[in-house]
Amino acid sequence: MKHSVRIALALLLALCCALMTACAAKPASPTSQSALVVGFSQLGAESGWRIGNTASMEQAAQEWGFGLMLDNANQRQDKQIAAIRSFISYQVDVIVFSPIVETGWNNVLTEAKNAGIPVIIMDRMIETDDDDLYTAYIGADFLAEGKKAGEFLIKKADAMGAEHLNVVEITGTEASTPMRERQAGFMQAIEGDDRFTVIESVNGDFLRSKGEECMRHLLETYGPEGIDVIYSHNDEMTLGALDVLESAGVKPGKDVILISVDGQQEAVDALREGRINCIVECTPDLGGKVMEMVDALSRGETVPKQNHPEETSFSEFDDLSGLAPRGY
Ligand code: GYE
Repeated sequence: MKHSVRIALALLLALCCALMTACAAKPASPTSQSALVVGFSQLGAESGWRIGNTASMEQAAQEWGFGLMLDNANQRQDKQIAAIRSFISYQVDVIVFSPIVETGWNNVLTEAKNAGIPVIIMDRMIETDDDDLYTAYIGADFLAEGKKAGEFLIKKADAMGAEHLNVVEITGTEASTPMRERQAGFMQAIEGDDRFTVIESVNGDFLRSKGEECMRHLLETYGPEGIDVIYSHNDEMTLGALDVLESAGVKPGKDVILISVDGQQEAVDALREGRINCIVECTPDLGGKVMEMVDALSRGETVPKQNHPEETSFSEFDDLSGLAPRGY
């Protein structure tokens, strides 16, 4: 497509996004005549992690001088599908999206493939039999994250000399990759260790408000004495649970063990204060790697299919004095 036509279409889409998507963050327009245009479907703004991830994408696109068409789907898969379709009709150079759930993408990704537009899946994964439907995946190894959470629990139980601990789990969005794999990895790590019983798993949808609701339900059902460990799939839900525990006179980190995932600043502060025992890191800072890949694809290079960032974990057993501000 001619650059001038492409730029005109890109600007038109940016305008449509602004008019149609009340909650969308700013739709960027291409920065120069030669700019590549990236269509990015973000799944929502449910957490500090997600907001940090959107910022990382915007900043990296700016640094690379790429136009970024950003659509925020506010937790709705149908909105993500509609955004991807609009990116196809405007013939963006590359489509990037973070799938809210794993299934239901085959049709729209076949359309992108038929249009010859490469697709980078970022953060969460999809379930498909056809790996040709996407060019590459960039995101965390969620199974490894779950295992780290379980390994911390084993270490903590050893240190306490605990005989038996009742565990409750507050899970992320049902049928999403981080939910499934953080659960599976944790279970794998503690499997066969009969010091641990997972007494209930409740769905908190990665939201702080639902983390509060889940905690209220768990306290009502088991009482503070019935719960020894809370494994929560993200910091927002953990922070919600923490408020409810403290209002009920329970001391998180002491009366009950809290294990979280993400590593956003507010949670790291709570870890330092002894109100959370362990946070498994999940980095939202994926924009740089995505844009590097966009650039490589535009030059016809082949890129690795699976790409995981390096991640660690932080716990009460670590010296956190040197930990840099998290930035999200
Ligand atoms: O852990 C959570 C967010 O998909 C890894 O989604 C991401 C998760 C992250 O809302 O905070």
